Amino acid sequence: MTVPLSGIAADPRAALLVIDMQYDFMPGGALAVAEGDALVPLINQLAAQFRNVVITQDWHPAAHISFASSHAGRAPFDSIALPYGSQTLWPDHCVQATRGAELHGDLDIPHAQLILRKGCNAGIDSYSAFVEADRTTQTGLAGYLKERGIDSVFVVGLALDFCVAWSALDARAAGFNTWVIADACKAIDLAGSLEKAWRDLTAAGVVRIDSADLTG
Ligand code: VGL
Ligand code: ZN
Repeated sequence: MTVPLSGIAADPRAALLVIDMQYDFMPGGALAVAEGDALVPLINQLAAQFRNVVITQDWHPAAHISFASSHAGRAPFDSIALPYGSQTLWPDHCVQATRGAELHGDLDIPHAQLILRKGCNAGIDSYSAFVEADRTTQTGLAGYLKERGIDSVFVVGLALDFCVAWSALDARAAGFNTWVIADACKAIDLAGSLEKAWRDLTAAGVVRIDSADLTG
């Protein structure tokens, strides 16, 4: 099925969600995603087409529960069992108000209405922009979008197989029509996570497109 997408970006019911375009996820950063910085011009171009843009920032307190350094004897990329489920452990990253947590300086989206910070609870991770990893604590984003009459969400940014995928799955679960713009994302790809992400997204009804599909 072909969905007519030309013109949807300017529709007041559509929003672009720009996920975690922060220095710690860029080459040289604490949790670098290969070629993450190469997305900046494309995301700027896409954002210019959208009337509504929300930007997210991974925003952890020091000694966050998702940091390997918070668990004696554990290394980054290990998995541990937490009360809310399995948690991948990461290098310390996106600590509140540090350089690594800043948005990439070349991101040029002056009309973005909301910058949403997530992962702020010391004991709960949040890949998703909507619901934290305990699968209960809401960030408020679904309500924000719905109160503004938005019913369609396009997701771009970092990392495709973690924060982009979880955000898109939760957008869909909250009832939004949801697309992932594949060429405007890069993945970490840890132990098959990228393939699993696409499988889960497809099964949930999230539609994969490329940036050209918005203008074509
Ligand atoms: C992310 C791992 C840990 C992401 C955030 O933005 O995809 N991944 N924190
Ligand atoms: Zn994080």
